[in-house]
Amino acid sequence: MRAGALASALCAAALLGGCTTSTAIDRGGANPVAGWNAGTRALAANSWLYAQLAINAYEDHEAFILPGDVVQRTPTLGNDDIGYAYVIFDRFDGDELVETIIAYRGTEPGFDDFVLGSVLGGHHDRGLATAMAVYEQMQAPQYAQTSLSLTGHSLGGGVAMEVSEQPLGEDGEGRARIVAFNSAPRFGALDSETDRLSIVERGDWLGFLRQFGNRPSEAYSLDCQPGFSPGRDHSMRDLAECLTWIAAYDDPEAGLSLAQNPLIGRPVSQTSPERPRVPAEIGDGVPINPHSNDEDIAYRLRQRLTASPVLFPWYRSRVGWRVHVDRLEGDGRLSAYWVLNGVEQSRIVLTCEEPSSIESCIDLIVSGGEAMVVDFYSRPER
Ligand SMILES: [Ca+2]
Repeated sequence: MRAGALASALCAAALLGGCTTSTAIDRGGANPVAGWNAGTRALAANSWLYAQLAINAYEDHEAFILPGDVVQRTPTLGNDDIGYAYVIFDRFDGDELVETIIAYRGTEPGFDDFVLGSVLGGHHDRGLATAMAVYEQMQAPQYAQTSLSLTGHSLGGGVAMEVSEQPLGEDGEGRARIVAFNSAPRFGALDSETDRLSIVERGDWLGFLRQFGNRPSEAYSLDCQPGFSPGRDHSMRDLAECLTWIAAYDDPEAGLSLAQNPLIGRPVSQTSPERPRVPAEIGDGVPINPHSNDEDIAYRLRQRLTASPVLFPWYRSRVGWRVHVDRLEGDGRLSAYWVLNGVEQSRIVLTCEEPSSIESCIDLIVSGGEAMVVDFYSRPER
């Protein structure tokens, strides 16, 4: 008996209301490229980045190198007494913060994690508190155009789903977009207004439990790994690689991610040898994002940042610092400000008319940044 048929039969036997299955999106369909139909490619384009963030929330050897416009707010995640952990990412479009994403970390299957974290709702309550705090922060006018999304794998995906059962604001407003992967089942009421996307690998062992939960508005299954292998099919890394690969047939950003992550391989279930297009040149991720309206200044700034023994480690580790250095029109002055996680930390205006004095102005700006970063990471309350 096939896995789906077995689960459906058990579901029917359990005589529970709300039994749910995921739509098998990779079967049949139109306009195939390398065997993946248009619907599957669209699904991958909408989810590959969240899949990478869900795996990066584990902070282990499976982490992806993220696109340079996605910045992790803090260098490490917390891990509290019941194993609750999350990471906040900010996605920029140029200078604009367009999206904040909370990635709830899943846990390995085990009695404590499920009982304390999931069944007794410990992770749910803390996940909701995190999302409400971020939502509250985002009510400031500068975040008017910023959207909030929640993602996660396994228990982390279940937490994201459960958090979405209620509004995040005290006024009853506030909904986040949810993208969950191989998620733990949820039993609460899921309203129809919230955008919830659930993606699962067919064969994932949690699929059996999900049969008894409530179905999100969009639930799809893929068979990136052929056949049924409950442990293997639960892997987030495999699913994230598969979605990134499929997305890259249409989405240049996903193609860039393939180039930045050379370990991403062709999904085992893809029989076609056709590869997505990968750009020849890739940029570094820039966790300390330098911005300037002047190419020469941008070049010197980047040189100075990468030469800084204080800032260079952060330059590579995707924390949320940005520095803007702009030439003001006409009078040779430079305006410079440092931003942490979208919040301005300091601002100065310097007069730098001679080419030789630009170098010393940039030195001053970066030295100021070094002092600020050292101070920030030595604060006991952080
Ligand atoms: Ca499978």
